[in-house]
Amino acid sequence: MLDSNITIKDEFWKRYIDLIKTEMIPFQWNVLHDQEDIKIDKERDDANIPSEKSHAIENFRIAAGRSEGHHYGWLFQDSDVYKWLESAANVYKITKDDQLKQMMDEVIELIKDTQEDDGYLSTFYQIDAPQLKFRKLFESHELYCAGHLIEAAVAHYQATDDDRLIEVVKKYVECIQTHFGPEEDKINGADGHQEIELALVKLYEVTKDESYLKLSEWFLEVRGQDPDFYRKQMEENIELGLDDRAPIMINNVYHQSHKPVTEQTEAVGHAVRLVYMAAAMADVAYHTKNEKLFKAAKRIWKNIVKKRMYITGGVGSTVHGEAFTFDFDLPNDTMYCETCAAIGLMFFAKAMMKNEVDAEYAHVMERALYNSVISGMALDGKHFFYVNPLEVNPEASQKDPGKSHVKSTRPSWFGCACCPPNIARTLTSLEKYLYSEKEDTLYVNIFMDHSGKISLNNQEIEIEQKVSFEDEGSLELSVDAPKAFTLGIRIPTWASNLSIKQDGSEIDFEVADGYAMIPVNEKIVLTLSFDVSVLMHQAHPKVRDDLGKVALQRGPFVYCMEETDNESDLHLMRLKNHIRAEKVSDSVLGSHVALKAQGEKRVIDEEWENVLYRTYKEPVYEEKDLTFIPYHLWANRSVGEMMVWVSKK
Ligand code: FUB
Ligand code: ZN
Repeated sequence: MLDSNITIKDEFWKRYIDLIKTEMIPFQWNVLHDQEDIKIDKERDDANIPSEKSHAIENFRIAAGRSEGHHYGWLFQDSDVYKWLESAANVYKITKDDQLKQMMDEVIELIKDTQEDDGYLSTFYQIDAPQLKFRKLFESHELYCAGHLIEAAVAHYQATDDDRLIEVVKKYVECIQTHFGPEEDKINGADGHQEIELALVKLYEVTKDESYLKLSEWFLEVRGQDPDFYRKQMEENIELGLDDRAPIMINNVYHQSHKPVTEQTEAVGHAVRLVYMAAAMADVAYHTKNEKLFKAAKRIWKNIVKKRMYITGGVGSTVHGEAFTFDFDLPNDTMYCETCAAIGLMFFAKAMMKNEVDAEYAHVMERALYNSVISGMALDGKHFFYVNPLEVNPEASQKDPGKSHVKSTRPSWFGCACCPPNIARTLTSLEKYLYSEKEDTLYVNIFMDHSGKISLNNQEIEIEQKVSFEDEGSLELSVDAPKAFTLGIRIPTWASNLSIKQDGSEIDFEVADGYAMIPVNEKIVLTLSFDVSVLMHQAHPKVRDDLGKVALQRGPFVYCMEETDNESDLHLMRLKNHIRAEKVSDSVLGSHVALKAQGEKRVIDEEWENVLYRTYKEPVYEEKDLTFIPYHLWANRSVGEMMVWVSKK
């Protein structure tokens, strides 16, 4: 595991990190305490979605006996608090802010008070259904929440050296170990929502207690061994009179429990569950050298990136089950592309690159981060997307129930608030995504201004990056290490004509697995220069929704057209040529590179006034200048149409 102590200095990313520090964390704190006057949106039109308030902290207070009442919200409402805590810990690591510490302490004391003597901790079951603890795993999210608690505890411990939350977690995991396992008298199944698997690996990495790694591996291996596991649990509860809810159909594909994970070949079912599971498979495989697990993870990876991923790094093609569908099914305006799923894809990529050197992992990680992940958050830090579409018509979102999940503006909060705190914890831990290692090679995966120290093979390397891809592409990399090692610098797919100078003189370099390999024996300064031109992408012809269309990319950013820059009816426009990059400073969007292009717009002539169909006539187009902005910036100015894949003349 790569240990690092890095300070992000990048202007682009600091803006996000500062927003999280100054806006998001206090805002989310108020929301979780029901102290913020906000409109809580439903993720889609569904009468069963709780949307009055968060109630997350109040659930803990009730379960701890400090207050009275019933649980409110989703079964996994506790995880909102844990993810908040994880982001707060990440920020505290940088700021050492006293007020933040007090806020964290308050939550930690509340969690400690809520934990039962045997270690159990899940407010819904403690308050309203104690008879069903660990008995309804297809939907309970008990171990999903436990996973988020573990991740929060690890982050808090790393930020403070205070092990209060780690102790809570150890006690809870002991309780889980008592109830779950291969023995006959234990529960032989896993949670319906994967998460604890990847969290246990993190707990193992900080504690070195192998039983956590084993438990994680076992949770992965038991999934799908008995595809009837969830149904049997549910039916037994009804038979025993523990649950009076009518039985429901359980879709095992949704939980990826239709077959053992080592036999799975495709990305199916609920997208967040799938990517969290696959990340854990790769993580566990790395530590245990479990080849079967790694091979299965790799099959799933290939299926995603070759056939089921959007150009923005979003995944999940349908709202039904927030799920993957089938190869090349990538509709742009009904998809799901949940922010959490793009974040999960980053986790998956990061775990894969520990096992195997291939720049594709970092290419995908970067694609998700710079596009689908940050599109999830408005530039005010207080509004969020759950679903990140590639095409929006606001009228359709309003009037077509099949598109009620595709919002045209970011709401302030959701009844199901998994995404906002997920963004917060991810963007406050970006340093973890910059590098990977293999033997004595340090791989540079993401370009971002920062400085710091990294431990590689028992030596400490001092490193600093200064990057720019606004005008010309350049990366200055200073490294200093006591012993020789190799630096592998990823060559991004969007950079061309790469040249590298060492201390001012151009050097030759070999390329392996997508990385420029540079031996380092002394303190050096490398200067990389590369072209950052506008790339015009086309999709595989089997992607029906993108046929005849192109998507623009410059640097890591995918671009989109918005109505506000281009008029309405974006579907009538088509791109011709002469695309040029232009640095823009906008009062809302800030400084960014826009793309201007020559295009044309189909003319709707008078004959169309009163007809819906007519015999074919060659369409007429008029010249139209088109403007594209980086996709993540969309929906920050006004409500309007948006489109990533544009027709091409
Ligand atoms: O079920 C917990 C979280 O809520 C999932 O990860 C998201 O997809 C949302 O359904
Ligand atoms: Zn989410």
